[in-house]
Amino acid sequence: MSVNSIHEVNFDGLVGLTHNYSGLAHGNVASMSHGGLVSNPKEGALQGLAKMKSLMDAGYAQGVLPPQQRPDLGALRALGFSGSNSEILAQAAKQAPQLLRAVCSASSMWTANAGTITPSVDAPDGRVHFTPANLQSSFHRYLEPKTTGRVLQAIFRDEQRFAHHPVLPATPAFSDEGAANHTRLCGEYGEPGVHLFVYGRQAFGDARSSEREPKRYPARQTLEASQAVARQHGLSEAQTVFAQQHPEAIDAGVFHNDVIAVGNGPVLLYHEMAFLDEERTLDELRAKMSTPLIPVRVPVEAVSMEDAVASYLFNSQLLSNTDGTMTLVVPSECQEREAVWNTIQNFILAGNNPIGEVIVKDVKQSMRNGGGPACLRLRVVLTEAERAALTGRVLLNDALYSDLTAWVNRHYRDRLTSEDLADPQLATEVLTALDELTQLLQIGSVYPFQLG
Ligand code: SUG
Repeated sequence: MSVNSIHEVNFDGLVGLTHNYSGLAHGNVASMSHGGLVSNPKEGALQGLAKMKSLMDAGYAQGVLPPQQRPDLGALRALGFSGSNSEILAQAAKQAPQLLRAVCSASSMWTANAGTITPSVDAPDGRVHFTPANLQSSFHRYLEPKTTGRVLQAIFRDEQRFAHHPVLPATPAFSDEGAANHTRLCGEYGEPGVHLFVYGRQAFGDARSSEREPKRYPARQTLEASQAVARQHGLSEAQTVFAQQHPEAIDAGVFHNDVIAVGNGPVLLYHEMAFLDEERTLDELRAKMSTPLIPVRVPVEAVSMEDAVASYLFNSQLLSNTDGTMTLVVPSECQEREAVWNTIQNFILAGNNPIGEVIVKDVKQSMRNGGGPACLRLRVVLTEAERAALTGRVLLNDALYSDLTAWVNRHYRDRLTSEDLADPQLATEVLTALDELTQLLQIGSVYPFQLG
């Protein structure tokens, strides 16, 4: 197999029909500050599709993952609400509005948190490995992994090529947020990679480790979770680097590593506050990688933590081009902050590194909940044979793009407030739309309402 026939496919999550602003994510500054705003799910879904389409048009392989069934009435039933769907919604709205908001979150759009993936070239058994993230640190996201697992198994169904692991125990010691805290660094995609796992805290560590934890906001990923995923995937010590995220970055609103760093091939673009021990992290990467690491370090004098968090500069996608250059896909918020835009133009693009182009994308509906271009996509490195073995119609082409756009226009609302979440009609609209979507994507039954 030629290393050049191995590519990265970005699977973007479709923004769901209940996309709303409920301020559910503690430590995520955008989510906390936009709670209560009126959302526009239709615009959100179309913004996501427009990003996918423009990257597809530019020649990048683009996949799509479906949203989840929300409101999650099963979760409300499990919490003691009973009666018809309308009765449950009405009771929850009255007695526990916070729970209703949580079971309506469209957070599965951020597929960087769907799971962690190891490409076949790095795995001892030559298969692509998947572990859905348990997302146990918030209730609204804890609801995702079951359906995520079913969706991944439906699409990556061929057992000869794809291996699916159980979700880690959903308990604080194994708190796992998936690929948002995992970066694979390599030469060409088909060459062996080194896996950088970034964690925020150590669950079973010594007493001193608590001094190194954030004070204000929670650390969502544990070292123990990252180690368990690496173990499941068969990654050896020589293939892995575990680095602690800087606790001050978490306290400034960096709830995932992909809000402060992005890697691709041999390039690691990061803010100087990304890692607690920057030098050790880089040294270990250099020692383990079979190709020279190309660090692109952005100092705090160039981009303050506040600018980094508000602009989501580091939540960009870094994509490889056939001529060896790379393209940085940034959210439009980067243009609104002068220091950030100057850094992109005069430091990143002008620097001695492969990043030669910037593409600006408007994903504002998602950004207001703290999800930039990189949150919206799950990276899966696939050989041509693995790509051909996918089940369903999930790789974007013009026909699928136009079908999905028409589907959004047919089913989505353009205005959603927290009062609307109790509307039984919304729940019915979702089921009709999702049933149609699974047929359109040809992935079979993946939702609780389809499984009975
Ligand atoms: O987990 N926001 C998500 C954003 C996830 C971004 N993903 C990455 N960085 N990879 C979160 O904090 C807010 C939902 C709400 O408030 O309704 C939310 O869950």
